[in-house]
Amino acid sequence: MTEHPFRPLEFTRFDTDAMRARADELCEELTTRRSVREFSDEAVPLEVIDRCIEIAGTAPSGAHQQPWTFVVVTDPDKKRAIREAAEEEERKNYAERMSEEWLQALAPLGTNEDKPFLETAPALIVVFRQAWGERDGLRRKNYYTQESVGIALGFLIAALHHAGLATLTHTPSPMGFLEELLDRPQNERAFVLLPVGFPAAGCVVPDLERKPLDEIRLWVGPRD
Ligand code: IYR
Repeated sequence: MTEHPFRPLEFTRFDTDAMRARADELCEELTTRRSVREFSDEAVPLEVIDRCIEIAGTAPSGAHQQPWTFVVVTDPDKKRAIREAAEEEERKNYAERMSEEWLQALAPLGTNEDKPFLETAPALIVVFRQAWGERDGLRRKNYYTQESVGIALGFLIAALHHAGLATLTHTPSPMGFLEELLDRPQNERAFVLLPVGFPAAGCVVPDLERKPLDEIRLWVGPRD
């Protein structure tokens, strides 16, 4: 017996046609995902959110430390407090802290310092990164936490979309207020805030295009 046992991998093989079909289907599905900034206040099934967080928790992580905490906020008072604190920071960002170049880059998205969705959306998922953890009663560094939590976030966004929920990858800046308002321990840093719900009736999104495959993929080596 070793101290760190291994076990046989369970891995599902598909034939090539099935592989193509599965990849096509997921591509089509994820292509329809859009960041939503206008939410309905309609309630969402919270068990679906839980399931999506479970999916996020299947992400790979540095040294398998799983350095993430997902805080789901449905309490109206807490949502209001988060909105107020976020808008206070964003007012300063838009008025003074963001460069002209940055504001211009954001212009096509139509963002501004007003964040009504933080109150309207029925749930907010605040994702925290655990910069360090406690193991054997000692403070231990966690490795590659940005990468790990980023990957988990990608899983979460895809899972929410797959389940039929709309979301926005929102990064109010700075985000320290989320650590305070949600009473997080010292090792946790707010990473991103996702309002989750259904799009408001008549919701519009920017008319953006994604880069085609040929612009984002280079091939090194034979392709046959
Ligand atoms: N955090 C601000 C500004 C902002 C910055 C980027 I980069 C975006 O892609 C979108 C917004 C805000 O939330 O408005």
